[in-house]
Amino acid sequence: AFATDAAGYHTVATLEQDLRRLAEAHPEIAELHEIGRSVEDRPLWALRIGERRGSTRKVAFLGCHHAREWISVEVPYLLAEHLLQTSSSEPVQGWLQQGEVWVAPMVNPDGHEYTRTENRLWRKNRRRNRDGSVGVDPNRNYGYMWGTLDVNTSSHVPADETYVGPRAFSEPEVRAVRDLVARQLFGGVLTYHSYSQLLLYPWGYTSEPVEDEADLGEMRELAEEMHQLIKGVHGTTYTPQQSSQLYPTAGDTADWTYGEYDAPSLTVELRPASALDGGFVLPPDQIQPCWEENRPAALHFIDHVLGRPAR
Ligand code: 0X9
Ligand code: ZN
Repeated sequence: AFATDAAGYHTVATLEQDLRRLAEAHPEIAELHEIGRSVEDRPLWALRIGERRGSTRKVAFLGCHHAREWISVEVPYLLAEHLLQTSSSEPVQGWLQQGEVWVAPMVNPDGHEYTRTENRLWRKNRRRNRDGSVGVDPNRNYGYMWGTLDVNTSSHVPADETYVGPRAFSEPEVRAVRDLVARQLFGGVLTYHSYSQLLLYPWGYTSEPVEDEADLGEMRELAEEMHQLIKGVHGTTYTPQQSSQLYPTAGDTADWTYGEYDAPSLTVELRPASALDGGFVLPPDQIQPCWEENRPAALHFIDHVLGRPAR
C-alpha cells in the first residue's frame, strides 16, 4: 500500500462531498443523480446541470473509466464547477436555458479507490473474475461490436489489462452509463482518459472510417477545432485521429454512443504527452493548466451539441 489522500486530486469521498456541495449551492439548475452502483456497491454519480428538467438538448461528459487516470476526474469536475459558477452569464446561461449538461466524473470508483490505497497503476474495475483474477476493462465492455476483436489491446483473457468481460454490459458501472444514455439520449458524448494528448473519434474497432460522411466530417471537424482551441491556451498539442489509429479496441464508450445513438462522440486523452512526463501519474500542479487548456474545447463541444436542432 502507499498513498493516502491523493494530494491535490479528488478521492471517491471528496468527489461525493464536492458534487453534493455544488448541487446544494445551485438548487435551481443542478441535481445530483445516483445512476447506479459499482461492483463493490459504491454510488455512481452524475450531475445534471440545466434550468429545465427533461429538455431535449443534452450533452454528456464522462471521466475515470480507468482507475489510474486521475486527471480524467478533475477535468469534468472542474467543467461542472465552471458551468455553475458562470451560469448567469452568456454563453452558459443560454445553454442551460435550452439544454442540459450531464457530468459523471468517476465511472470507476472502486478502481480509483484501489489506486489510492493499493496499486497506483490499477486500470480496470474490481470485478472478481471466475478464474480468480480481478477486473474488467470498463472501456471494452460496451455493446457495440463488443468482443469482435481478440488482441492484446482488447483481450478475452480475464487477467489481462484490457479484458473485455464475459459479455457486453456485464459490469454495473458500464450498465449505469448505458442506462443513463438510454434515458437521456445525449446529442453528444465526450469521455476523458489519460494520457497522450489525443482527440479520438470512432471507430475504434476497425480501421475503416465511419460510413456516414456527414458524421465523419462533423467529428473530424470538431476534433480539429478542439485541437486549435487547446493549443491556443498554453500551446499544448492534442492530436486529432481515428481511435483505431492509436490501437484497435472493441467495446469502447465512443464506438457505442456513436454506433448505437449516432451521437458525435469523442475520447479525449489528457496530459501528459508521454511516459517520460509521468504517464498516468500526473503531478497535481498540472491539474490547473490541463483544465485551463481543455476548458474552451469542452465549451465548444457543448456549444456544438446544444446549438444543433434537438434530437
Ligand atoms: O485503451 C483505451 O481504452 C483508451 N486509452 S487509455 O490509455 N486511456 O486506456 C483509448 C480508447 C480509444 N479507442 C481506441 N483506441 N480504439
Ligand atoms: Zn483510459
